Amino acid sequence: YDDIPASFNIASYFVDRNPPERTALLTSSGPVSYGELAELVNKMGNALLDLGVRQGDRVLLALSDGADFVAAWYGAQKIGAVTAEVYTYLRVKDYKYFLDYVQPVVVLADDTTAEKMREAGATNLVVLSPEFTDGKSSTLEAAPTTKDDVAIWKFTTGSTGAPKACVLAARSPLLSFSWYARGVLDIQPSDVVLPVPKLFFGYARDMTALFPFGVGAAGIVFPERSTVETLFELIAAHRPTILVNVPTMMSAMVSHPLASEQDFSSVRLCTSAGEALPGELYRRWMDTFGVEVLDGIGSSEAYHIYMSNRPGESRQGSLGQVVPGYRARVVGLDGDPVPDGEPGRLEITGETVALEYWDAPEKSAETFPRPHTVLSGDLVTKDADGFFHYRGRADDLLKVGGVWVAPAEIENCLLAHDAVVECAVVGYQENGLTRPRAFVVTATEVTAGQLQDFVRSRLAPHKYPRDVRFVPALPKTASGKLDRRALKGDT
Ligand code: 3SK
Repeated sequence: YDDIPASFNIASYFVDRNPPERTALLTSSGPVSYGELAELVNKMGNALLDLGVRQGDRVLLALSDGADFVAAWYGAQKIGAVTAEVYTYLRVKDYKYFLDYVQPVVVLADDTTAEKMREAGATNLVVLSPEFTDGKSSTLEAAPTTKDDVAIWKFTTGSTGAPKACVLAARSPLLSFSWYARGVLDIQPSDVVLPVPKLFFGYARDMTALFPFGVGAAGIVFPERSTVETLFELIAAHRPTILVNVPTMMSAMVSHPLASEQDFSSVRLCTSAGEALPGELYRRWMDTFGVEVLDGIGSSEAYHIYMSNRPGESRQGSLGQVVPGYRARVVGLDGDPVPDGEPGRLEITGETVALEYWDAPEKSAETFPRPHTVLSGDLVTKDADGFFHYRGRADDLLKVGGVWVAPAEIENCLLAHDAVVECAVVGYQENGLTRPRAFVVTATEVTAGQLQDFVRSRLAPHKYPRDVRFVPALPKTASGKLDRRALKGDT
């Protein structure tokens, strides 16, 4: 951390240092070199300056994935603005919320979002088109930013309430690149990264258009929503080496009828984050594609992934070990560490951690109890080898018959049944008592009773789901995480 020079600009570091002839992005309209990207970044930065955006001002991006998204983000960074991104498929009322909360000096939209942004009342709206940068200079001096200046807002996923912005300093992406992308992934100039989630989700943005840029590697960007078919096509066309995945898509990929015909030989690693990867799904993935999965856990609060398996040492059903650079403690209700093997909340310390949640002092004090430390809502256990295991969200635990039950344990058990493709367990009330209810997506016919017997035969008797509901799909948030709130509301 002390090695980062005090004066530091994210765009200068991640874009401008690369050889201009190398490929930075693979897009639907062809490759974009670092030289071309650097020019576009400068034009975007100059266009923003002409609109009156100044160092420290907030710019809200509501853009589809593509070279323009990446160039606009770095253009804003280069002039020292603070960037925040939102998903492109939200409703007008969501955009209203973000506009009100972020108070951006400029909103950058495109054809997919402009109309809804206008309806939401965005006054300072720019619809990106070639005219925005026409005639702008392709040279630009970086703003005199420092490693400790606020540079990035990353939104929480909002699974426990309205999204909040994690306010992050410019050092966070650089340290995360060094600790995780280099230290764990060993990212190389020859890497080509394909993301499953879209770039508004920090996990995907950094994996595709930040970490690769730190070593002159390339990212694949495409505007469509990710489907199994699109991903199979992109893998065949671009031969990526790293696949940035989430468990929901991994489950859909392994269940696809054409899965066994795919050539994944270019892919050296598949990362899994965003939510817990059930051990059973890990096994199915390995059996189907044979590509090593690095399961890990990260958050917007910590900036990115802080715990992960290592290449060649992946353990099924484990989150891996702490990424070097971070310290982790598993703490009980009193905030003191619990012994190995006992569940507790995960507390992470590292210099990438957010400074605060914007405009939420109480929630900030609770979540960031000390500088550079975040107390997550995730329950984990640590084993004697220093490997961590996910035990669910503290908020999701169910007290059944007076005993705490982790939905993740029942879900993993159900996934071991051949008929089950995906499932989620939440609590419901019956005569004033909490009971586990399973929502299940199946591939072949099975009865509720058979699934209940299956769980009873493997777990403690009080853990079997008293109610089983068969559904065609599970509800998901924009970042591909299970939307448990939607299931809890389903009585
Ligand atoms: O899982 C998340 O929420 C996350 C957020 C930011 C960066 C990385 C990850 C995995």
